[in-house]
Amino acid sequence: MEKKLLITGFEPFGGETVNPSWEAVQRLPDKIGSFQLTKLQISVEYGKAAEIVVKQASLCKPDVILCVGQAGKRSGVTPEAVAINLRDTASPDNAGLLQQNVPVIPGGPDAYFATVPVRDMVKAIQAANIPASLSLSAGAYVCNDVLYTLLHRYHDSETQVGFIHVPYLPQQAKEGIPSLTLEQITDALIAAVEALS
Ligand code: PCA
Repeated sequence: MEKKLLITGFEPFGGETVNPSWEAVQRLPDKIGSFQLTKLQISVEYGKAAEIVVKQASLCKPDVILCVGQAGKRSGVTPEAVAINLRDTASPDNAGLLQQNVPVIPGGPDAYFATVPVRDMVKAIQAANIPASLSLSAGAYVCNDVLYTLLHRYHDSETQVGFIHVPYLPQQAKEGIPSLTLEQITDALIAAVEALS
């Protein structure tokens, strides 16, 4: 049976001119395993990023929503296990909003676990010979904001929600900072999606 996947990548942020998440997502085939893909670029803005995803999801009614973001300085591809109800970073978002010690959703639960099979995704990426590990923190910036908001929105529905952080591309990584090629990141996402089928 054919299923629908809504997969997102972010616009650049933090002075970068590319974001490997969107570079890879836009290169994915339109079909992976049993999934038909809808690809969407989202802004690095608290609240708004998740809103864009929810709006698109209400149109395409996906079985799974998988968001992808950049985690510079990580050396492997990291499916996220959990999202927390916290916005707390030293840098403002792309709209200039600085958030410190603020909940994503006032009164919401402290945390939600991702509802995609994160451990299977890690194994599938590793089996494709790409470094991967399970992450237990998506941070407290816009990526966590999106994951938390979507898990809150869809927690009692059939829609599964997940998030994958990916490292810098080689052109972004300063000396001594790890990176993966665009091909490796794209292949890792394909392997992760195959693990959802
Ligand atoms: N990474 C940031 C936000 C956008 C992105 O690609 C994060 O990890 O929160």
